[in-house]
Amino acid sequence: MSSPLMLTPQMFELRRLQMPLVRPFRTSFGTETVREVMVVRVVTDHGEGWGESGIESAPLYLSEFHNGADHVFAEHLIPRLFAAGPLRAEHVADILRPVKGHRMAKSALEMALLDAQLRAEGRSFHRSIGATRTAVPVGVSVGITNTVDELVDVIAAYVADGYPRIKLKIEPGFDIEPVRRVREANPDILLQVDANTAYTVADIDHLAQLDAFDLLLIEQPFGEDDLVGHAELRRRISTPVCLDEAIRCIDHVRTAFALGAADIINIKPARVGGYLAAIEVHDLCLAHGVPVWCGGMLETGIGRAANLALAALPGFTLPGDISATKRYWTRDITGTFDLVDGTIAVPMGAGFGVAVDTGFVEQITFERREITNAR
Ligand code: SMG
Ligand code: MG
Repeated sequence: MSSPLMLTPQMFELRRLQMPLVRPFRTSFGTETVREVMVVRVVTDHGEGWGESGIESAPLYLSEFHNGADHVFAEHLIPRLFAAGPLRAEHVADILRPVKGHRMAKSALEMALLDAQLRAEGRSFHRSIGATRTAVPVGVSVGITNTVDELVDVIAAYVADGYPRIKLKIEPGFDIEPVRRVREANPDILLQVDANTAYTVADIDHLAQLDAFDLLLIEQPFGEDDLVGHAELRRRISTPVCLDEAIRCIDHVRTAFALGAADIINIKPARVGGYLAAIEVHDLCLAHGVPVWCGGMLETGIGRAANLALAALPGFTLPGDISATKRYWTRDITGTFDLVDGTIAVPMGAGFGVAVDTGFVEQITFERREITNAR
């Protein structure tokens, strides 16, 4: 047998892109109309690859944010990859382990190298992880609206598009009534809610009112470190409790299970440090019989392609936040993903299977930085 391909990274290019959303996206922590996205391109001795960080411009979803990530990439993470010599994507997590946290930044680097490696090997990510499904059921995440009437209209349009599952963002003052109205208008849809940490344990009796609406789950109502609070919530409501922000590595999953803090886990690869870590989280949840689904960070086609392949693994039994391209962008930096019978097809080409439109990327770049291996 020939020895496995090893890559020597020669240059990492960090780009910050400005992408207008087709409609503003409001959560409990803010409203976005133009999304700032950070992507990474790696050039190696065996070709190039692309990664997407999922990091936001401000530290409001998690602690990572673009200006901080820019420093961490340049001063702490990329120098360690250059110093490591020839490597495979499977080695990246260990090489970067001395740097604490910064998992979304680490994920983007591993992802770019994984794309380059798989392209050089002529293999698809989908096949390399043993996924079998060729299309996956998906849902749509709907932001907070100014009025409940507007929310009902927005959701009617998504249901007409064919989405089998709707997720509503909630916050104090926009929760029970909107959910009641949406459920009345759509008695049969799969419906779930996401609070992005906007509540505390003092709100448990209030949140228990959601039990009347046959929700698939309530996602991350309490703080990202409040596993004990989520365990208490789980004992006191019948709606299944799902964790998002609380799960930043596999140890958090183990802790959540030990405390009885989660019925369901949202897996976002960037949040847990990369696609390879995400597969480990998936495997652990599958072994515990805990359903998972793939979360979203309003990705470009790069992240969307990878998320679709991940979501084709058998433990992803709930529809993911992986919507069609037109739900996010009038123009993406890759080809488009379309909804067909409530599913999206998994790209099957080498690497993550998408071609990046570099001309368009250049047009929407507002910051670009190259970090070259001086050795
Ligand atoms: O990618 O369709 C998407 C958005 C999914 O709601 C979504 N993501 O907490 O799950 C979540 C949020 C995090 C991003 S909010 C800017
Ligand atoms: Mg969430």
